[in-house]
Amino acid sequence: ADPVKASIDKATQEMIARAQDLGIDTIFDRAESMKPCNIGMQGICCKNCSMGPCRLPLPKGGIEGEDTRKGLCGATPNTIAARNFIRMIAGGAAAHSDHGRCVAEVFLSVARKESHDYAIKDADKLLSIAPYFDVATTVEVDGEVLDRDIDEIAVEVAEKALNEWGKAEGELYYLKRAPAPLYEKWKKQGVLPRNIDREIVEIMHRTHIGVDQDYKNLIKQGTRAAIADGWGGSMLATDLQDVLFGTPYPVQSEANLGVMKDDHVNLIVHGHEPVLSEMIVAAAQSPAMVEYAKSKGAKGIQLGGICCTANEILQRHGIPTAATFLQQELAIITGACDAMVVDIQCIMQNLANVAKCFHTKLITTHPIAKMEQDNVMHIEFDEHHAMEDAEKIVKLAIDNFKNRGAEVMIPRQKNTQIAGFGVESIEYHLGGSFRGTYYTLNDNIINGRIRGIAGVVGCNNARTRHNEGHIAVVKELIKNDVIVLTTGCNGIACAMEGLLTPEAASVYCGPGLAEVCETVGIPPVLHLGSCVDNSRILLAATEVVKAGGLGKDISDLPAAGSAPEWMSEKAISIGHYFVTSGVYTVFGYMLPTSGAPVFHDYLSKELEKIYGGMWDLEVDPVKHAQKMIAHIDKKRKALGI
Ligand code: BF8
Repeated sequence: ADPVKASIDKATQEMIARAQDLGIDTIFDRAESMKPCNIGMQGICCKNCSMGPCRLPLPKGGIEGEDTRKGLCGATPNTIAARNFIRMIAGGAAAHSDHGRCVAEVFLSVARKESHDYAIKDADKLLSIAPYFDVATTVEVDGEVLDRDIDEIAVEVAEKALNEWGKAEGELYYLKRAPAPLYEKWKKQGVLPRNIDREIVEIMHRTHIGVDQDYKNLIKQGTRAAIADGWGGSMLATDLQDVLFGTPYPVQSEANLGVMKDDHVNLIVHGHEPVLSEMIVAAAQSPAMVEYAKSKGAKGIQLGGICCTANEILQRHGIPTAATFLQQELAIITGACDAMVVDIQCIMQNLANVAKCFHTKLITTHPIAKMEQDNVMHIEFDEHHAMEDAEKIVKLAIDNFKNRGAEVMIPRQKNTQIAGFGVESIEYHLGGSFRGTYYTLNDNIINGRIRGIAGVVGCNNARTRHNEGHIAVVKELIKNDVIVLTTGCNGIACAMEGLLTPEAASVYCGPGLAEVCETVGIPPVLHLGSCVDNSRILLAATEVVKAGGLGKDISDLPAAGSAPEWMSEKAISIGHYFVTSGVYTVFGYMLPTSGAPVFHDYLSKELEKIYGGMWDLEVDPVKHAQKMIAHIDKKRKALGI
């Protein structure tokens, strides 16, 4: 691959070239030598039974007259594309929600005092979520109202939260956190999720051969599962992580491969669940471990994060971000990565092959995510002896420092970032002392200094130039006075580009947004965390609705969503819960629906009539941002502002 064509980022370009010099192939090279299946990309390959795969490509020049394409069983392109699409939702919702379940289990074991290495760090957050689970925070004793014991509250919240995955009756507790009109829309449509697991299982059932054959009914189930992700599994993951590990507040840090250090032990944490990384951070920062590292000839221990684990430990501890999804192999190719510890999601199997060329210890930790290559170690992480496991891993990294070869090359590039935003800190910065939460934000939207709000999120994709879409979309938005909330790999890309600094306001923003950012002292792009933290965007949007003056529902807001370089199933689930929560959502690269134009139109035009939000696709990043701005303007006009 041509390094400059593969990425806009200098550090990435240097490291791709370095890999090529060393004869190591990376995802950037494989993306050139392997091309995707054109029919699969269009969403119209059905492999749900052994009579297929049935492939129904769109004829060249499109379809004239009646669309007679069908699979062996008679499945139409709409049925096939809808089945595939909601199976992606199932995959994404399962990944987020299973992560959430793991956090809920740890939380329950902490609340029951069965795990001693974790504690409840944010009791206020616990008290703030307890009422949603109908858990009382006070008791009446002899006519006097007293605070309830926090441990009792924790156990009750933990049990009820964990029950959300499999309860037999009712609906998810958090649905009522949505604006009332949105909840009513869901109710009217019959898409209120019953429990998280059930909605995912039902997708697998409905998409089995010979079950649901109506794309409208199929997508309805996709909606249920996506809502169960955004307003369920993901939101529970975020909240319970905040309770256990602390709610993020703004912190300063750095981003890009240049955060790794020549003279330090470099320990990279990669994956998604902070249950593991929180302990690694604690272990690596302990004076005993730092001393141990020094005794082995290093100046200290440099932690760095990749993917959403990076975002989790950045938000709560200011640990620098080493890399986006697409740079993970490159972190090892520096030759300075003494250990890379991974848990779940977005971990490339080729890491093991790359690690073979260096001294790097690659360590898997999760029982559901192992690798077949024999140079990979597995140290199973268990919350009951979490610190012991973490210390073992940190020690391994330190002991491996001396084994570094001569072939170290760490790119110099890194940028400063201010991250750690959330619903609470946005309220702190953009709330108003008299008229309540989020008033300053709303006021500035109404007076036009801020044109609107965008959520720009999601992955990198080796089929597009690394970070180009992310950065172009975000720059176009802030240039036009649209404030950006970011998560996931978009957050990392923006950090690497220097967009997460207050100084970016005067360089890149339109005059209105620049003025607000300079007055309040915030960056124009606010980093809200990992991909499960997209739930923070839903709740921030809900707070904006509550603060008044901008309509009654999320769909009334001058707001839009975007995932310029998406690739994972999680992105489809996120996109769909944004759309069905009322947000106009644009994806870059492609949507796996183009081979079924009727279904594709349904996702864009018909869903807007039902939920107020709709899907769209735009490959060109500037047009992509302009479409979002046009939607924002449409909403402003409807509001009369
Ligand atoms: O959950 S943005 S590449 S890291 S899937 Fe993966 Fe995509 Fe990055 Fe986090 Ni989200």
